[in-house]
Amino acid sequence: MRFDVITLFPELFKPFLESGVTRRAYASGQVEVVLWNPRDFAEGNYRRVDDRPFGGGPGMVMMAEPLAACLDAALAARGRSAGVPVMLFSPVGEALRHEGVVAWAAGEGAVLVCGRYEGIDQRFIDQRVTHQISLGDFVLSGGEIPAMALLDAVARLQPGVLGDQGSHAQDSFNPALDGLLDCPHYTRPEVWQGEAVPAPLLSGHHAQIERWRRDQRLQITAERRPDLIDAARSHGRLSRADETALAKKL
Ligand code: 9WO
Repeated sequence: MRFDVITLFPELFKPFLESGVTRRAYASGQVEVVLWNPRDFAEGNYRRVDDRPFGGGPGMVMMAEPLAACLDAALAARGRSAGVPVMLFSPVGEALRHEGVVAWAAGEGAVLVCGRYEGIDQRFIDQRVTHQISLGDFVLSGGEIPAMALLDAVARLQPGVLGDQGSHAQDSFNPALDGLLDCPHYTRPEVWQGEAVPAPLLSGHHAQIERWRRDQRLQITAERRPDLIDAARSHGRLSRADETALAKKL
C-alpha cells in the first residue's frame, strides 16, 4: 500500500521511518511512504503557504492553493487517483479506533494531510478531504504526529512486520481477545525493589498462566473501561469462569 504525506515538515518523518520494528515495512515498500511539501508548490519568491485569517484573530491559516497543487501532484504520481482517500488529522474528526486501523491496514493506502498553524482554509477541507480523523480530545501544533501514529499502527499489522508473528494477536482491543485491555507484563529479575513477579507467571503451568492473564485482562478492563466489558458480555464472549473472575474483584 502507499501513503502520500503532505507536510511542511517532511524531515520529522525521516527518523520515524528509519526506526524500530516497522523500519523494514517502510524500507521494503510493503508500506510505501512518499513525502510531499506544499512549499514546493507555492508561488513567488517567498513560497508562501500561509496567510492571515479573514475576520481577524491570532495566527496564520494554511492557504488552499499550495495544498491543492501538492495534493494534485501526489494523486498524479499515484496513477489511478480516483477514489484515493484523503485524510486530515484534526480534533474535529471521527475518533480512530482499532477497527478503523484494521480497515486502513487492509486498504490501498491514502493521502495524509498534516495541518499546521491555526488551521487550514475550510474550502480545501470541503472540496478535497474525504476523511477527518481524530486521535482524541486534545490539540497539537500539527498533524504530523497523528499521521505517524496512523502509519505506525498500520505498518505493525502488515504480515511479517512484528518479529513474533503472534504478537499483535495479544493487542488490547483485538476482537480475538474479546476487545479487552491487555494484561500486565513482567521480565527479569523475579524480585525488583522488593516486589515479586505474580506467582502464576512463575508456575510453569500454561493453563494457570493463561487463566491468570485472562482474569487480569477482565479485572483491568472492568476497572478502566467498563464499556468494553459490557460490549464483550453483550456479544456472548464472557464464560462462567470470566464472570466468576469479574465477581471476585467487583
Ligand atoms: C485544530 C482544531 C482545534 C479545535 C477545533 C478544530 C480544529 N481543527 C484543527 C486543525 O485542523 N488543525 C490543524 C492540524 C492545524 C493545527 C494543528 N493541527 C492539529 C491536529 N492539532 N491537533 C490535531 C489533532 C489531530 C488528531 N487528533 C488530535 C489532535
